[in-house]
Amino acid sequence: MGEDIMKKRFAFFCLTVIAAVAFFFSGQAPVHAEKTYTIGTDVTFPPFVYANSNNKYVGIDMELIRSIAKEEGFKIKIKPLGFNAAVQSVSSGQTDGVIAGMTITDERKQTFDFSNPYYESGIVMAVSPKSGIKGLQDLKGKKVAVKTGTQGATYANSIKKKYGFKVVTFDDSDNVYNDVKTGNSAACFDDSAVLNYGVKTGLGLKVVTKPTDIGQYGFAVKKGQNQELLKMFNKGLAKLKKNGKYNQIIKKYTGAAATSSTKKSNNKKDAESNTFIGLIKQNRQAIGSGILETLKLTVLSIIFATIFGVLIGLLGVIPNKFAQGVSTVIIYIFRGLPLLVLALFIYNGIPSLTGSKIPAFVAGIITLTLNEGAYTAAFVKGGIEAVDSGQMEAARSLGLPFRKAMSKIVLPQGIKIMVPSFINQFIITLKDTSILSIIGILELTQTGKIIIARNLQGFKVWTIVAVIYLLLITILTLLSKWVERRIND
Ligand code: ASN
Repeated sequence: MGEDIMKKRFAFFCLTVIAAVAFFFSGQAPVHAEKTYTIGTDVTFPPFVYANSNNKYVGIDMELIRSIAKEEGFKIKIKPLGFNAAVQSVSSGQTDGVIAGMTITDERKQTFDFSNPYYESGIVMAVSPKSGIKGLQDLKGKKVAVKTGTQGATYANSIKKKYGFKVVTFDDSDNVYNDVKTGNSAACFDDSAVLNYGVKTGLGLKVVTKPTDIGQYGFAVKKGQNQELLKMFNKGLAKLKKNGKYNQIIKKYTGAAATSSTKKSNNKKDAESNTFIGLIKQNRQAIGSGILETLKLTVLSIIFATIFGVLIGLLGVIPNKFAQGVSTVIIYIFRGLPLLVLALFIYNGIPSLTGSKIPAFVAGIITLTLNEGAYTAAFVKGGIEAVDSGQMEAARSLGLPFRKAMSKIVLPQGIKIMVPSFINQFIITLKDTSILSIIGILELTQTGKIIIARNLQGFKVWTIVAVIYLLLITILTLLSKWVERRIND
């Protein structure tokens, strides 16, 4: 009886605790939690978007969206994907909005809902001052650089026949400008607001045409989606215009003081970071987190791809036609698809079909697991088949069932054959993580791109990045060889 009461009291106590915890969580945390929106942007588009010397994203667009978020009580997560990738990821629903000096056009209005305009710009042509090119009429038979998916690209394509030039496309503005500076392209077309700012801040190009195709910049969301975010943007923008903050931001980035001070501080920073050591020192934090991200991607992908690959490989050797067929088809598809296409398909393609987001990191791991796993499956299958078929026959004739014969006799010999292929595949996986920069993962390659976008030190930054990859690969190889020795002992 007494025990019964104790039990009831204990049950009552437990229920009370559960109710209190439930009340605490339901009543407290979520009600006032600010919603976080993911905002895609360009990698480099100064004075609207660019990474400063601390690798923090600044510029008119960045300050506008941050100030609006503060005014309206929401949080943002900035994703510097590059203009085209940012636009794609909003239309696939992977990010909630895009702010990247994006011109409002009727064509884009079919896919996006735009905010009220916040800036005006046209398209101009820029050349290298040494080139002697004075205008459109000098472009015959030459190459012209533009950025993928931009209004500059649309304009160049609309007049290329008339002026007889060829269009080459790059993903980032700095690559566009570089192509002109190195003389590969005779000119480039980009936004007047950006090129004029570049000329003033020492970009090393010259603008030779008047702005054409004048348009307005707007913040964009996918058509019919995230309407509350759009409303908040418009409301916040109106407030910033009224309270003077908008003018303050514009002045901060485009006023005479801004451009001359940027130039001065750029020159000072340039001198400081002209050496390899200077560059490493100045960007050590960004490089460090890039390495960490690359390592995380590599280790997780190697684990998942190995498990996936071994399973699919084994499926290919069991005496069952259906299982063998499944294994062959999986290897055929995922080994056949280019890694870049697979990454874009998983990150952009699938969410636009299903309507639910896949974080870039997860999409990256899935991509590598499928692709590297397919290669692994192929050599696992090959390794097992390479073991003399007499071995299996002998084991079976001694009365061992298939599973036992496989795991005790064939596999141990097969694994020895496979080990070098495994090591090779691990190294390839590490290198392939660099492709995931396309979906905006801030691994080592994307980190390099962003640093270069700021300081235009292409040769030195890529040398540093290359040396780091080689070091990582050396460590991975040594580690694998050590494991190989232990297996063979
Ligand atoms: N102004 C460009 C466009 O709307 C965007 C950009 O280059 N970031 O196409």
